[in-house]
Amino acid sequence: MNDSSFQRADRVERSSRATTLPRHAAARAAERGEPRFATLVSEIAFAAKVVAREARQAAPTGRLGTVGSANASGDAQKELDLVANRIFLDCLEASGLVAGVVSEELEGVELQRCSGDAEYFVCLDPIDGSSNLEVGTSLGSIFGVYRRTRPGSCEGVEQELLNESSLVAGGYVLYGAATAFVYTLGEGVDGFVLDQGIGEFLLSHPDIRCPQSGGGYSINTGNSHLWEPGVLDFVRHVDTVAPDAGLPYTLRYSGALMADLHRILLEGGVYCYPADKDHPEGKLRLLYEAAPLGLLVEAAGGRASSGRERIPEVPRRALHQTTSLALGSAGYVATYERFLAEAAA
Ligand code: FDP
Repeated sequence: MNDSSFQRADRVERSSRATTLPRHAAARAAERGEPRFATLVSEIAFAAKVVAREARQAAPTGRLGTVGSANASGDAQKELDLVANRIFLDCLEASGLVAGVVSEELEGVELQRCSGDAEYFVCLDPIDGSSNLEVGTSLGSIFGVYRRTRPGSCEGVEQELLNESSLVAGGYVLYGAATAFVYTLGEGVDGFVLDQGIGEFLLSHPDIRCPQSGGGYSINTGNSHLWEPGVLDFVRHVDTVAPDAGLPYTLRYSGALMADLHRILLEGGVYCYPADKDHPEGKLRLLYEAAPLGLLVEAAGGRASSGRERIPEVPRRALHQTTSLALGSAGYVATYERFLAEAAA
């Protein structure tokens, strides 16, 4: 065998024996006693591939700008927000497993198979970081899967979702230099990268553990004059205490939560979006941003907090409810909580 045919054989073997996302999801779902979950993951992954293609084509086809409407939180909707929302809804419907969907781009719960045996609600942010759209930098998608308590009923689904359902899985897609897919079923976090040549997500980061030291911090310091008390003291502390004290040593803020959090999961650090004068309850949405990412970060050994309580303990009150948020290495998040508590004392 010459060099190039050897390399080809090696590449083929690595691809055909690789752990694909469908293979991984089937094994994980069986282990966790949620066998049908594998179908749902495969549909979400398929939606991600289509969104990745649309995001790549958005600039050349001029699909970047606002369309004149606003979502439930009052943000101006862009064409790709709506396209991505449609793609996810179609794929979730195709799974046959989803009773209803909450999306950043929809006002209420979009009912799918609520009268059948569909066992899940899915809450999603189809395009996270949409201010990056016009400049062609990183974007994300976030999803949380909640288990129903009253399958077969289309009555009172909003209350069922808010008061009764439990979050069983969370994940995200990062559309960056590569398209990455990271998910958890509550135990263990695994990351995949899309191989464009074969159109499949391949396992690249098995069993991600969020490092407990080093890394960086991500926060929009342009809002520092608006932050709730304690946050500025935390940032000064991080900026002035030597890195060998085990604190994050550098600032990285991309404008897309998924890009910042992906780095933190792999390298350590903390992402914070505190409450501020413009967002007294915080900016990030509980059901489809903070909660699923919190599940994932804690499954990777990190911590997810509002600054006062763990994210899983924040009571759910409304579909588009927001929360202040700190996510990342457990010790850094605990230090952040301490600064907020001291400021409140
Ligand atoms: P965006 O509103 O652009 O979708 O999800 C909210 C989010 O982006 C995060 O991805 C990002 O980290 C943050 O908001 C950016 O907000 P600021 O511009 O206020 O910093």
